[in-house]
Amino acid sequence: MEKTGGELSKVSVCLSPVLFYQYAEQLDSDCIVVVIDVLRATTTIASALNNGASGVKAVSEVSECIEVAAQLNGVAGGEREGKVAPGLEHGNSPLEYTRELLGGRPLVLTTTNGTRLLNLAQKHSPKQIITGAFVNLDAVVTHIRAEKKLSESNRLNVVLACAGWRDSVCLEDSMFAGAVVSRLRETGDFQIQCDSAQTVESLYNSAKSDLYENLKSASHFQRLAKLNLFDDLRFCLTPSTINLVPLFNVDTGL
Ligand code: 3SL
Repeated sequence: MEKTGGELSKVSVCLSPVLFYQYAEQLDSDCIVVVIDVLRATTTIASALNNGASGVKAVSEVSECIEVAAQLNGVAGGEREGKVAPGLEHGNSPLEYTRELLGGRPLVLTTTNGTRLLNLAQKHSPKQIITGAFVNLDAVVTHIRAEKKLSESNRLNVVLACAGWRDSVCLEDSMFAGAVVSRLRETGDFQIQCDSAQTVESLYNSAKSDLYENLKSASHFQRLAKLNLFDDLRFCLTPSTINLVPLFNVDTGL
């Protein structure tokens, strides 16, 4: 017997923060939001946690970043226009946050798009906010499936929220959302909720054979390539090298 649509969990894709308000209505108690900024904020968050950071706090301004890092005895980092933000010593490279630098301390991070979307999602208080990027693709899919099993109704609605670049759609975030849509649909337990989910799944399927090569034309790839950040690009576009899921604590942000 086939499952009817009513029993399936739903997956939606929000392509830009400017559209997030449309998805906010779905953020009920059975909803999880995945914040996505493949280049590079959510890759950096996964990398810092994987290298022993005790947490990552996302803040909007550089001054706040310095202040909060001092309060928490943490490391302050962030970018503006892809470069180390003026006033900070560390940027937004996932390769920068080594075990030695972090020493088990929290990272306080400010970026142009990724941390902004994290804070926006938090204002709408979904059941759970996690972050996703290609580096933790497998872990994100496994986590969502486990959360679905745990939910009382055995149903979990998923909003894949792309940070984009200054409210514009970005290929790399869309493709990661497409990868998650594709993997969840394969399970037979999730159904697509909007045309954007259908679009990003096709996009991902057309590019998955070589993400690095197929994303070379993406505007943010080119922005980072101009800064010679090829090691970062390679790291960010290599799937499933990190087996953890950053979970946003709605009270502390850590
Ligand atoms: O905008 C962001 O949140 C950053 O990830 C952009 S950058 O890749 O660090 O330039």
